[in-house]
Parts: sequence; C-alpha cells; structure tokens
Amino acid sequence: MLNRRKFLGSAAALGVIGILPSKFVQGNPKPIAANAANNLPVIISTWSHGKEANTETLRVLTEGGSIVDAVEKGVMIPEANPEINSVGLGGFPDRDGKVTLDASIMGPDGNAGAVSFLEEIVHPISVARKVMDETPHVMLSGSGALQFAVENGFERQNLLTPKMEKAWKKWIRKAKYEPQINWEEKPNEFHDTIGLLAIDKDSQMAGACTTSGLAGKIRGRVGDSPIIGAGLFVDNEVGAATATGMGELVMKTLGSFLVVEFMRNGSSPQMACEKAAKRIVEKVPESEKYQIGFIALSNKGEIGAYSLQPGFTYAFNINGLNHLIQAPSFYKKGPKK
Ligand code: SD4
Repeated sequence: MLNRRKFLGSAAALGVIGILPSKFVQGNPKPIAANAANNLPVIISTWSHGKEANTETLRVLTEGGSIVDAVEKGVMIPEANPEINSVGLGGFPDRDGKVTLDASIMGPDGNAGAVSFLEEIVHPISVARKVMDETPHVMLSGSGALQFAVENGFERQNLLTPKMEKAWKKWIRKAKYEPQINWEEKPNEFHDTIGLLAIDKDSQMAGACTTSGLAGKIRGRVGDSPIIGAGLFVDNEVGAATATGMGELVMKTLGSFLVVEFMRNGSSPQMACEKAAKRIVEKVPESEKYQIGFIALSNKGEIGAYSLQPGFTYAFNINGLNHLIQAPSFYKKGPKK
C-alpha cells in the first residue's frame, strides 16, 4: 500500500510547488489595496489565469449581472480553456488517467454549493451553482454529481486532452504514482486552481473555486477546493477568502474559514492571510515542502494575499484594470527538498 507521508512528500520533491520568477509580475499590492475601498467593484483571483477570469467577472457586473453570476462566469473562462491544465477541460488527470474535478461557490446570503470528484463536465462550477440554487444540499460527489449534472442538461465530454494524455502516459511509465500539481509547465506559464473573490458596487460579495486538483492523485482523492471553509469561504458581513496549493494542508486547518475569522476579529485581509499561513506552519508537519497561497477580500474591498513559498501570484482587478502581483511568502527560498 502506498505510504501516505511518502506519497505527499514526493509530490513536493517532484515539483508540486510553483515557483515563478518575479520579473513577469507587475504591480505593487500596497498602494492599490489602500484605494480599493472607494473603488468597488473589486475582484481578486489566484494565479495569472485569474486575469481573464477577473475581466469576465467585471463584464458580467457591468452588464447588470448578480455577484453570483459574475463569479461563476468568471471562473468558467479557465474551466473551458484546454491550455490551462489545472482546471476543467484539459486538467491534470489522476493516476488512473481520469480528469476529476472539484468546485465550490458561495453567495452573499451565505448560501453554498459544491461538487467533488466530478467527471466529464467542463463546468463543475455551474453544477455547484445548481446544487446551491436548486437543492437543499451543499455538496454532491462522484457519480451522483454527474447524474445530477446530466439530469440538469449538462453535456458529458471527455476532458482528457491529447496533450494531457501524453503527459500522463509519460509520467505513468515511471509507475511511482507520485502526484504532482503540475507537469511540464514552463515557469512563467504556471497555472493552478482558480479561486476568485468579488465585491460589487453594492458591497455584495461572492466567491468561486474550481480545480482538477492534484495531478496524479489517487483516484477518488478530493482536495480543499470543494470544501466550504477550506478552499473557499464568504461572509458578506466580513469578507471572503480562497486557497490554492496542497489542499491537504488547507483542509487540516480549514484555511479559508480561518482567514475570514481572523478578519472578523479585526485583522486586515493581508494579516489574516499571513496568520492562516502561519497556522499551517505551526500545525502541519513538513509545511516547508509545500506551497499554499491564500487570497482575501474584505467587505470594504481591501485585499490581502500570502503564501508559504515564493512564487504565488494573484490577479487583482480594480477600476477595470488587472494587476498581476506576487504575494509575499513565509519561506523565502522555495520548498525544502
Ligand atoms: C487541491 N488546492 O486539489 C487544490 C489544487 C491546487 O495548487 O490548488 N493546486 O489540493
């Protein structure tokens, strides 16, 4: 049987951690964040693929869509893009070569929906939205989630693109079953889970999070992204947070809920992200091997972001402009091998 610690440990050793050169990162979070409160809407999302998602979110808001419509439509952009290999179509498969997706969504009324271990559906976020809007439940999983999706008109589709199939076949030859968050990514084309948070001009907040999860994961593994409070949390009275990176660390500390609770108790979004990352360092052994990134948005439109390792970028949209920013990190030199 696969030793659990070895399984997770080898994930980091094989390049789970995304390290980006800072040269392509533009913008400075501090002065921009200081003005955010007077400039709603504000949208923030993880990684560079967040830029297009932010732009779509803003488009929906500008055309009068609800905040929940806006975050859903925003993350549908990377879900549908086969070149983004960590979300939806073209996502990294599990070790059996199947693409299995996790997603969650929360609205300003505290309502929540999620799907986990969902296959063959390009837009898990929209299935999560349907779970939220049309059932008394929060999460549907696996074949039940697929059945629900099909019954609600979603089309089944093979999500494993030829590029990813090739990458999987190359990886599986080693037969070590070691998961990686990324295969064959170039440093400045790094992508991962998209978590997106937004506040509209009426101070209504929502968030969405969607991912294909850890590449090469054991079949059936579910990460933090669909777990309300772990990968995503929104409290309209306080703020919102979402996470990316090694989901197991976020699940063990209920990271996004923790960020929002720190904000509730008076921390700025930046301090709240830092405290949640430090909680992981204190509580989860071997955190120095992994990457976690948090982003947060207060109900005044202030933002924060922090990661365990250097290289976590986020896209911040204010006044219609996207800024791609590298978050400060707890560890300064990259993951310990
Ligand atoms: C997971 N948090 O499934 C997701 C994957 C991710 O950076 O964000 N990777 O654990």
